[in-house]
Amino acid sequence: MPTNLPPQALAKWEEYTRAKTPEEKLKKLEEFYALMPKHKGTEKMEKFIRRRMAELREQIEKRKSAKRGKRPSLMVEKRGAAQLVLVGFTNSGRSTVLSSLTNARVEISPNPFSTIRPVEGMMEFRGTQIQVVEAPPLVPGGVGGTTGIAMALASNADVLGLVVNALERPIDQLKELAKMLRERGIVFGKPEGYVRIKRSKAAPAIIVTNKGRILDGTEDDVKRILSSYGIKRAWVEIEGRVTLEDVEEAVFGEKKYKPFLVFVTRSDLDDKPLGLIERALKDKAVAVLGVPFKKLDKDWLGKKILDALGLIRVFTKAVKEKEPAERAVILPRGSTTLDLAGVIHESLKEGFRYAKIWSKRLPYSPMKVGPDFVLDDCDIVEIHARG
Ligand SMILES: Nc1nc2c(ncn2[C@@H]2O[C@H](COP(=O)(O)OP(=O)(O)O)[C@@H](O)[C@H]2O)c(=O)[nH]1
Ligand SMILES: [Mg+2]
Repeated sequence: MPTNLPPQALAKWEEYTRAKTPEEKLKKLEEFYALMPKHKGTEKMEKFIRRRMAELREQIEKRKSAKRGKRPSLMVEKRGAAQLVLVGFTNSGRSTVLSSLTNARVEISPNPFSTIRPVEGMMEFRGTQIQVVEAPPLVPGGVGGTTGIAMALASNADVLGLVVNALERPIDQLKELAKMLRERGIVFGKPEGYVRIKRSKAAPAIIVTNKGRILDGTEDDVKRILSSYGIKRAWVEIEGRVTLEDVEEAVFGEKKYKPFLVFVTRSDLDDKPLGLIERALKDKAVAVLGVPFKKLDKDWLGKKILDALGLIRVFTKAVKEKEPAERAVILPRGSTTLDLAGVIHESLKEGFRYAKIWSKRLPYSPMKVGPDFVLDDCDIVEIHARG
């Protein structure tokens, strides 16, 4: 263990690593947590343990409510091209943002905690929709209740929308949001690197595949950290730039990186914070937006979100039709005409002969292309197939 632990605590840790059910794991972890020393040097570990305990509690809660036949009311089934979850403290203006982006009927109210259940709406833009979900409020320092629900929603989201109030130290709100999310393994922004730990009896030992760089240590340090947590057999994958802290965090579950937007509400009353936040986060956030929106260009925002997720819209056109479909097919960036054919129908893929593409990026349209042609956002595609 990286921090010197008393033998009773170490024994509990051993029991934890052997525990099978979430209930058993939680019990052992709680006992371990009670026994571990708490000081500056153990802060990180404390944080990991709390996160793991919260995850286990959530897992147990979910299983219980499933058994009772109760639909887990916390999750919102995904619809549209992507799901954007709005998180923030109470009264931050989440409902206001939701109602400006979508036509959802929402209750906007100065009463704190007016939104307990998640509320959803659809943001329409060219060819597709993005689902916008208002999470119930986060409570600073909170764990369960509405905070737990909001965290579960954030964890499942494709994109996070951080909603902060310009009148109430918005930068501190952002820092607190980042801290709370990170404790749950959710990091907003792009990762500099990845650590993946797959524990497996099939692994002969701790095998590290390093395709990146460990900034403050060596592969031996990685092995040492893992074995100090009782891990003997595992595949470890490192990509990009990582630290030993990332390795230690990965022992407690993979981190989830989410693209994010920032909504600074009450910018009509004070627009200084918006400028500050824009400058601080312009390379990290998908967008930083002042609320109320001066002029909201949903096509621009929708495209930015799709870009951040590596998604493109493709408009198909039937050979006999004059106009392409109004609804786009959503594909991962890098998809080819043949991939598109497969998404539409297996027979189109099997009988694929060629496709015609209309796009401003091409020297002329339509252009006749083969199966390996890489599509781009807003291409119009007509597929010609045999049979
Ligand atoms: N002037 C102004 N008031 C706002 C803004 N955003 C929210 N409010 C007000 O703040 C209160 C709480 O907003 P609401 O959207 O319900 O917050 P929620 O609890 O995060 O959903 C309401 O009275 C809103 O009218 C804004 O950008 N400007
Ligand atoms: Mg609300």
